[in-house]
Amino acid sequence: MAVLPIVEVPDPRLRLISKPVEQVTDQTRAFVQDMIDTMYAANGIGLAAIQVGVDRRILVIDLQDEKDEDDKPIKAPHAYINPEILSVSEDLSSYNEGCLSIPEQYADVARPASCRVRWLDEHGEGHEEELTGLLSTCMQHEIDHLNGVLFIDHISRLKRDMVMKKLAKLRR
Ligand code: GNR
Ligand code: NI
Repeated sequence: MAVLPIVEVPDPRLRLISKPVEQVTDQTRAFVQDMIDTMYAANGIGLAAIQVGVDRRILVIDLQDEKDEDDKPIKAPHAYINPEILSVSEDLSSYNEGCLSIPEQYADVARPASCRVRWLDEHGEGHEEELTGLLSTCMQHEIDHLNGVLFIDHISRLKRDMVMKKLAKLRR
């Protein structure tokens, strides 16, 4: 169990283009487990490697939308290595997004409602799936991180300035 520190704006590492994973190894799997531990500790539903300072194309996602009898979320973490968006829907969907690298700030972001994604899992096996709903939104948010893009890049300058001002105030 290793909870890693999360990189926050305006750290320039968040603007890097992450590099593909060449081979999925035991080291990759150990790092994926640390990312999952970090995501849960921060109460996030997703995490990109660069958010813990590693510029590799690795994401973890657990929407935690399934609950047991006692209403406790059932953990179902998924790792996505070298994910690629193959196509997106024309119809958009808006979601009030947050980001662990922009703590406690939220804004509505419109993105393609569904997307077709290809990736490798933690065993190096290939997958391809059409994603919808929050998983589609979260996947696009995470793949943005791999390309140095943040959710505030998708909103108006006025709203972005408001978010950054509120964040500065929160940190004072
Ligand atoms: O925890 C998170 N919640 C979230 C909500 C709406 C859209 C995207 C996300 S991802 C975010 C965690 C994070 O910063 N991942 O990069
Ligand atoms: Ni994020």
